[in-house]
Amino acid sequence: MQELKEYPKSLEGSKSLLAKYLTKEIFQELKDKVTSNGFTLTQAINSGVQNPDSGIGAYVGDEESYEVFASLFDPIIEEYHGFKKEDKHKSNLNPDDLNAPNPDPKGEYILSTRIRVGRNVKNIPLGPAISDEQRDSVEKDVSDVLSSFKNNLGGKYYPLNNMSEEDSKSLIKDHFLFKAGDRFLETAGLNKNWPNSRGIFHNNEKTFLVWVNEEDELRIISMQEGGDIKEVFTRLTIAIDALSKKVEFAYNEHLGYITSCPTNLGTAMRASVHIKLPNLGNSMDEFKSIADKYNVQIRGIHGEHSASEGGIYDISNKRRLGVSEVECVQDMYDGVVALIKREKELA
Ligand code: ADP
Ligand code: DAR
Repeated sequence: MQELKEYPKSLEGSKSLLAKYLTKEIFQELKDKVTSNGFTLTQAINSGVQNPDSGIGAYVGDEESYEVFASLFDPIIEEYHGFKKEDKHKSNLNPDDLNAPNPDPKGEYILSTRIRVGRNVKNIPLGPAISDEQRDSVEKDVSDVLSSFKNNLGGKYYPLNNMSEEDSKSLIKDHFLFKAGDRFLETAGLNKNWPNSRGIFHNNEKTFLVWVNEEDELRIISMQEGGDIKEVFTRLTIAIDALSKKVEFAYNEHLGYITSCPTNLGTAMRASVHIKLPNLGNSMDEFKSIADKYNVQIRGIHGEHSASEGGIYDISNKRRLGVSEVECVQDMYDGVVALIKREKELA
């Protein structure tokens, strides 16, 4: 990638946080800085430079990037997460602290629940800066650990490389198969050498998955049909604990778990339900005001940047950094309870 010498013109029309906080002065301050893994400002901002419609527009290649390019990432993190340089992250993965009886015991609204965290291996560069060899060793180490799991976590690892037609069809049917990242991730350097060293693990019950070397080196996922949010969270905490005993993750007391996109820092957790809210879908202003009040995000049902279908929405926590994992799930839960209450009234 050609190193930028001049301030990128494409940012002048952009509304991304990158455009907002990469002033010409900060560009001059950072443009020649390089991390010990050789990661540069040009690489960190390429996604937002190539995609002026980005919301954020910047990714890191290693934990060090958050320090080396702090003049840019600190204000982005402060605005997105409401989290200052001197703030400390906190973690709480104890399901006993979650107050979440099933909000939809009759299954009238919630189709499925999914809670995921991102993780990256300590002292290894992140996706935008990892070498092919390093990515390969992450896949080997992580898939070996996963393949050693027994009982409720026991299952099989499916490399994307040379995946059989049968496995591919089955994983797509279950919405488990991830594809090469979108244009934002592509220009962040996250699709390099695709599909080598990428894969999916899932347990025999198909309720515990790990995506290997997608946007982060691990996406640890617990999911099932229905609205038993506490059961999904409990399984996730057991899986995280089992993995943490074998793999050391990049973490610091300020930013929590380190992720390639600053939006995922801290808990790196997105707790979501796919939920039928057709009446609220017909009054989006009210839908959005309830979502804002409860710090939840409204997405479509086929992943980020997708649309809702048939009055079904993906509702998830918005806060990830400066709040604990229990608080992330509680945010989503409290928002879902409020949305179901209003949906019933509108019906
Ligand atoms: P994330 O960053 O959480 O992985 P995405 O929005 O890209 O976010 O979702 C990844 C995949 O997981 C998509 O295929 C999406 O349809 C699926 N997904 C997300 N939430 C749920 C849910 N509650 N139930 C079923 N599938 C889900
Ligand atoms: N479209 C990018 C992604 C931001 C958050 N989503 C992630 N990391 N998958 C943007 O900068 O808007």
